[in-house]
Amino acid sequence: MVDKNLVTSVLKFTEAKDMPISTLSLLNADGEILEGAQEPKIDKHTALKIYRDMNYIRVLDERMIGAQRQGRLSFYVTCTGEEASVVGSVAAFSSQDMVMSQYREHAALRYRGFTSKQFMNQLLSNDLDLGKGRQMPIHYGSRDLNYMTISSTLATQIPQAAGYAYGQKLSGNDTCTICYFGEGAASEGDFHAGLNIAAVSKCPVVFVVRNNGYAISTPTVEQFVGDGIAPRGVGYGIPAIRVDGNDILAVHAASVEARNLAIEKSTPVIVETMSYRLGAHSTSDDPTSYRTSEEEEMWRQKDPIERMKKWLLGKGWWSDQQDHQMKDEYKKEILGALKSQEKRQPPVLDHLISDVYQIPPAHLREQYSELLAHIDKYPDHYLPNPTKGHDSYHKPAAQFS
Ligand SMILES: Cc1ncc(C[n+]2csc(CCOP(=O)(O)OP(=O)(O)O)c2C)c(N)n1
Ligand SMILES: [Mg+2]
Repeated sequence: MVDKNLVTSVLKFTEAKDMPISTLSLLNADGEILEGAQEPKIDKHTALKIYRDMNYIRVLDERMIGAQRQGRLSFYVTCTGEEASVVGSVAAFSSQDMVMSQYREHAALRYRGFTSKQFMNQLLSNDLDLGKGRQMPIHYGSRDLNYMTISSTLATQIPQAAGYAYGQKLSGNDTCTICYFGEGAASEGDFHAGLNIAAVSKCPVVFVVRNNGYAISTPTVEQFVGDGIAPRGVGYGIPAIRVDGNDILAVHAASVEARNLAIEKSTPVIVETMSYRLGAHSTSDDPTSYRTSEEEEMWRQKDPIERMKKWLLGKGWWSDQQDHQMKDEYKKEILGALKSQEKRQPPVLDHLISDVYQIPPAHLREQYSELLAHIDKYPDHYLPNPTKGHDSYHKPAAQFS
């Protein structure tokens, strides 16, 4: 709201440096609470679950990059380096709150209970994929876990999250939405439209902006001149906080307060997590062409998982032996799931055009017929159903024919 009484006779432009935003930081690199800081309240059970899920995702990412290199997956995106930004934030929310994510936040889905087999079903587009094989790998979604299906068109989830949160407010059931995106997505028009409508309509939505230094190959210095993303929230009248995204305690404490604010004051909130995308943008990217190994190494030293481990060891809540055992278990579980789920069949072909309309319209049926003709022409390129023969695999369901 503009304060019309704030009048001055001094002609002076306001600059970003006049309104600095500080970064909340609680843990030092050795996993100790910073001098003068207070350790936030977090129970042992939650802390260990957060730590385990951060590790699970690190192992999953390493194994899936390997699987993609072996030609077993077509595409993959990692969360490496940003695990604390994602797990630390989602852990502050209720399982009834909706998660709307970009594509690098599968750690939040794991925190909600997604299993190794479910990850594989989606990545491999098999018959058990909840998305019925219609999306590229990593476009997860789960109705049961309140995780909205991902759309890789940047920033579309931002106005959608505002709308979803508005519905939650109307329902009066004290739930909210957590909406993730990268600093690059904040250059989209949808970011501005979404934030403003959320502010004006007082929607209980927490926007978690992962500021990880890059939008593919474009560093933040070439993306914007302003002081990151948090001040943009303030510009829209939204309370904003910036945190060290590699500091699990800072991310979690800020997210707990952000959720309280969102629900109690019915307001959007912004949490900007400062971190670094340690891996490539995706398996289609090669970061050595646009950044130095020294820069990567500098951030590797700030690994959020290592920092949390040191804190847990210091509290006596964890041991090195448990750490080794956990990593081995995750490796076995993930590779086992990959092996078993890649043996499954692809989804039934006519799922491509079912579900959206009760009766698929003419243009979809026409495209479907063209697809069948194409498969008939090149049968060697398509998997037959081993139990029923090639013909049965792509046969259209009766209602479409
Ligand atoms: C509307 C739109 N424009 C461009 C792209 C291509 N694209 C995919 S990811 C990406 C970079 C996004 O960067 P950021 O939001 O910072 O997320 P990060 O990958 O760093 O996690 C771009 C430009 C897209 N998916 N959608
Ligand atoms: Mg980014």
